[in-house]
Amino acid sequence: MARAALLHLLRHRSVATATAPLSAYKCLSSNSKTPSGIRWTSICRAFSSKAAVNDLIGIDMANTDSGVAVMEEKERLDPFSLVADELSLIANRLRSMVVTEVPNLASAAEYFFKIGAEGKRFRPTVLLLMATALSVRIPELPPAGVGDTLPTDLRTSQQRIAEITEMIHVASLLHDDVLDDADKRRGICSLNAVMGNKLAVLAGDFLLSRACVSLASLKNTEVVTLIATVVENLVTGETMQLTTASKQRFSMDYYMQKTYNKTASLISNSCKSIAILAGHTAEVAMLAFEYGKNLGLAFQLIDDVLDFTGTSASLGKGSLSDIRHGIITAPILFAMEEFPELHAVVDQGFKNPANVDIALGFLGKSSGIQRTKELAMKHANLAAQVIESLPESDDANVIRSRQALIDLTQRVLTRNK
Ligand code: GRG
Repeated sequence: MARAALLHLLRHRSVATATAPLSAYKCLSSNSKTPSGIRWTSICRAFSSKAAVNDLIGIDMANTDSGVAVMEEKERLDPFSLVADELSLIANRLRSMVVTEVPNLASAAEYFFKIGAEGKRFRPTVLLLMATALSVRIPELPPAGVGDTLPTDLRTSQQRIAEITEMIHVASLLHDDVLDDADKRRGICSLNAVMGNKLAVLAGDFLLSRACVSLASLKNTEVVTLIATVVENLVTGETMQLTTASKQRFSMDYYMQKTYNKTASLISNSCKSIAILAGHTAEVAMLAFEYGKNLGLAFQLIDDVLDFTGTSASLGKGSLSDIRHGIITAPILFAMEEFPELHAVVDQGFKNPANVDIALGFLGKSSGIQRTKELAMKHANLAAQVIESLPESDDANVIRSRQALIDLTQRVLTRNK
């Protein structure tokens, strides 16, 4: 079968994904749950009136008298627009943080912070929303004393975490593109394609060093340890991916561990840092970590699906990149369970493009894509459930940010870029 036909099959086979759209929620009883397993009552409880619900999340409550509440989403709350002002503040800060007197290094370092090349800004959005979602009074804390962090200082230091996270993310993209010899990223030429591998690696190192300086300025050793661990995890994850040992390449446990290291560690440890800076208990910090971990895992699982089903235009980079590099991800791992004969093909490697087509053929016949989406949904739902376990709050901003964090767990599943 021609590759175009195979790709068409993969893209359209499981259109009815496992993802439950947020377009219409039917609350059949007060105990009914959202697709994320969250009780509607606990979302609604937080709102003082029907109007407040309508205003804040654009959901219309009806038929409550009969005990059957039909909540229709009128307009979706956009998590990104909730923090739009701070995102542009952070974008400007990032540009100023990478200024250097060496012209080549300056243009390499600012490459992905220029307007139009900034990517989805998914991580800073999550972190700013998490900062507000955790903005509750902490009973254990004594009244503020001299030298204590003021609320505005706290918000600024949480913004620093969002900047540091984005810098580390971009540094890892630069290094990743060198390792993969990628020619496109974020819809433009990759930095290695424009300036060569050496400058791309050095620019990544430079971003890491500027992130370290910013991290040190926060003067919080626990947060420094968390973020340093992220860098270790990124390098470990990337190295795990390079492995050639067949037993590990075929193991779902190994793949999930690699996925945590490569993608979920950054967002989970950064979410935890947001909680620690705010002085939260270890329990709340762990909830923030769990949200980030499960969201990150769901994000990468969908990334691995999109590598097969997305188009280069929507992804802003080449599709089928993983398999062409011999990287075995969840869709192929699931397909191998259904078609053990795929093992031999994977073992031969994908230097021969015919093997890519054979693997795509098996994948198209299998439920590999669907099962990967289901696994992503499981983690997205776990992330959403974490938000419900956070300490209660009546504050409208806190509630709105929590709802946006829940919304993001669904957007991660339905994204196409
Ligand atoms: C330099 C810290 C450092 C690490 C070196 C190369 C490497 C070790 C790690 C690679 C980590 C990596 C690139 C993981 C992939 C994570 C991922 C899904 C990236 C895409 O994220 P998006 O879609 O990108 O959020 P945008 O462009 O929107 O920001």
